[in-house]
Amino acid sequence: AAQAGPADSGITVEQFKQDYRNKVERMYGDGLERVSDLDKYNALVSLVRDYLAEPWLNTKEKYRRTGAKQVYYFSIEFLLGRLLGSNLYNLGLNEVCQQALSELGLDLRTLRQVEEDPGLGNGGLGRLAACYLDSMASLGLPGHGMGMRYRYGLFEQRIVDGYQREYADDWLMDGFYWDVRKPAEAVEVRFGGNVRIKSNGKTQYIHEGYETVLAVPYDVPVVGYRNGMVNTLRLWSAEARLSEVVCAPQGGSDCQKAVEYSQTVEELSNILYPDDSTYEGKALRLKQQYFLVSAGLQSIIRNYRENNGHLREFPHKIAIHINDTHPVLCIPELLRILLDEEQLTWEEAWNITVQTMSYTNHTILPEALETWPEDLFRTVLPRLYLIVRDINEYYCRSLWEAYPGDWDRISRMAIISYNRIHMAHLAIVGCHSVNGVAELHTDILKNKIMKEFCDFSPAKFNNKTNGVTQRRWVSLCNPALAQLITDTIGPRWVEHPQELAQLERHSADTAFQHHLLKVKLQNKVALAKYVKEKHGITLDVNSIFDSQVKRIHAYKRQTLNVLHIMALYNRLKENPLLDIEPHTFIFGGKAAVNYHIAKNTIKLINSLADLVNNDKSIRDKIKVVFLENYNVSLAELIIPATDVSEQIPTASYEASGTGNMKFMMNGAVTIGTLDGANIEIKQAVGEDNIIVFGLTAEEVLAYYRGGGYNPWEVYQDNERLRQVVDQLINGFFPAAGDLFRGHFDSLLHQGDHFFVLKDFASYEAAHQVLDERYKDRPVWLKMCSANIAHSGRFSSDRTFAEYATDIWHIRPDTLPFSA
Ligand code: 26Q
Repeated sequence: AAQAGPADSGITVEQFKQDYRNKVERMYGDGLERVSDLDKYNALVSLVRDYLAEPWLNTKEKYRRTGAKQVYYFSIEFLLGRLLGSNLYNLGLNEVCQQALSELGLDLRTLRQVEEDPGLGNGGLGRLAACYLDSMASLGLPGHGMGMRYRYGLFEQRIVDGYQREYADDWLMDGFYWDVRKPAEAVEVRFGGNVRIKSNGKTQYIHEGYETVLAVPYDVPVVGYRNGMVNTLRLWSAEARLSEVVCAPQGGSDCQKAVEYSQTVEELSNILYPDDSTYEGKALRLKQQYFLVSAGLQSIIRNYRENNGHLREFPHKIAIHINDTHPVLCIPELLRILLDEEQLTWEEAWNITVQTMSYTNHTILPEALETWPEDLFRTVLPRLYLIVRDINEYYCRSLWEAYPGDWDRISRMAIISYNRIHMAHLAIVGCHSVNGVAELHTDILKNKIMKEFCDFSPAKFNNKTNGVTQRRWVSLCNPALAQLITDTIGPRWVEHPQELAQLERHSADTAFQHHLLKVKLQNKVALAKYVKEKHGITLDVNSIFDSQVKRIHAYKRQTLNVLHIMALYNRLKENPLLDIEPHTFIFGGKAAVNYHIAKNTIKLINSLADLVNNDKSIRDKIKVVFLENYNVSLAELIIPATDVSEQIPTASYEASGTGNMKFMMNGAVTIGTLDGANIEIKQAVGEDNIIVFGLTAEEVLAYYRGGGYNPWEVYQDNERLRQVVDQLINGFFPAAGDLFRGHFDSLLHQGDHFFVLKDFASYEAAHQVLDERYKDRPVWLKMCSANIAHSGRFSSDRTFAEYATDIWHIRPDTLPFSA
């Protein structure tokens, strides 16, 4: 049963109504009937914040009292999604609020939609961080987030004439009422200048001539599920204190200059991943990373000192986790503090640092492995540069001891080589734990990408298969399914998702299947309504909803999906009486601003949609829609309405995937390659309940070793494939001209690096199996149920319990999954 918490502290509907009315009146000096929806929403947030103030305070107090070890999850991205629904739900106030509002003539759903979706992340990595926050608080673990409060989140995508257009995501325009600004806890972060070495017995490093930026924290409460716990996500914002700037050398006494200066300072936390194709862009990104790290560590240490003794005990009280290499400067920064400010010896400081830090790798894509030019690094962070050099020297010495004379190996493994600083190497060396995010991905790290590091320190390497929070990704986004599950097996699954396995017993049950079908239909109707309103396209809710929603990337192979739809369309054109299940193919996703091929893929999908949706002769047997501006809120609408989940990357490229897990939990059937977590999904549901196709990672890697494969052979041998590939450039898309020549060339003339043609036949066959299964509705519904029933393993509660026990060594009173 739920523990005592605010949920059970007796807020009645009557009380809520009264509190809410009062809140509106106090905030706006006007009556509920006279204020706008935005005002109503803001008042509701403010009220919820009042309700969570006490548990927040109590949680902090409890941590201070017990001296429990605290985990800080550093991430340059947190893709939170809207918070009103999840906070009400976790506080146990959802029903009360809904009822109270309805009695006041208001609709909670409408007010929830007023909230801007805080998009402070790109995709998987940022959303994972947000799921982990929910799990940490819900498991009652003392774990907090450290991130950036970007003034503008990931761009807003609009589709104009089939093309992606990027608009600023002005998410703070109407205010963000969830966070609390803490100016008294601001810290200073230093950039540039130079380091003077002073030697009087002991060497001292004096950093001079630097520029100071003020880092101001904003704390966002992270509410645990009905357990009275509220952790903290601390987001940092860069500010200039103008009053000081005017007297500072940079500003002179010129007011204009001071304003300009404040703008350059504030640029630091302006946008997520500014364009880094220029030197200035790169420098800014490095500065952002240091800004987060330095501010975060200073505040952790300040807090540590208030409650603890000597920093020698630090690793017993604090664990710092770095989400990919972006916050890896935590390592040299903690060393700097321990050496320069605490006067510890190198050995002491190094041991404390390694014991404190742990690192997750999220990708093996070479272009995503960060390296910095040495001179850029030295200019922006002169003191840290010297420290990184010392780490490199210390480490290379130990390599020399293990591999005397093996210069080649040492230069491959060095942190600094050929005038670049390798951030992943720094992370591996400076952390006691390095993990991948799915079994296959960890295997590839251990045996390929990081093999030499793993040989040198095998004990560091481990796997933590990703997970997602079932509270947002089932309870909140699919309340009808949540209700059906609870009616069938009781409510415990929300906290113990492995109990979903009990559904297996009901999966062939006619009444259960009937309900499941009804729930899916209802969700499809809701999505169809949105698509109609937003895009003017009518969807057939009795068709198969087949979705591929994720960032647009060559390795994710949206193109494979497109070619298959083209082939299906061709077949229908040849034979209008062809008996196929009606399909709705749904796409969504953003392409990086400078990623031209990916942007063209969006145009390709939209061109196909125009063609197919307007062709009367195929009698609506297929529809294609590209949903604009895919984000967390849109995912919450698409995923519950989906029948078929497209997870089709080139094997070995998708480290894990997490969308695959969300679809599974909502009863969609996966069509996928044996990559990332798909492999573990297959193990969990059994091979009858997933449709697998394509090359395995082994096969893909073997082809690469042999210099690739010959796409021409595949093209020549498969007529249907040849037809669709040709259609990319032969006028099939009437207005396209040479627009898709790049796609054509990459498939045929540039070796088809991602094996699109190679996997085509097998993908088409897999789709046919899928359609067969769908025709037999009881068989299909049994598959859907099996997917829900076996999704418990992919809860971030399970993942997080594993991190807590294996990596951070924190032992909460109760961990699920008997860790
Ligand atoms: C690196 C250097 C320079 C500029 C940008 C970057 C950069 C930015 C974002 C590198 C990586 C990312 C994001 C990676 C990411 O989202 N990876 C995904 O992480 C998910 C959570 O573990 C996995 O499920 C996905 O498989 C993985 O692609």
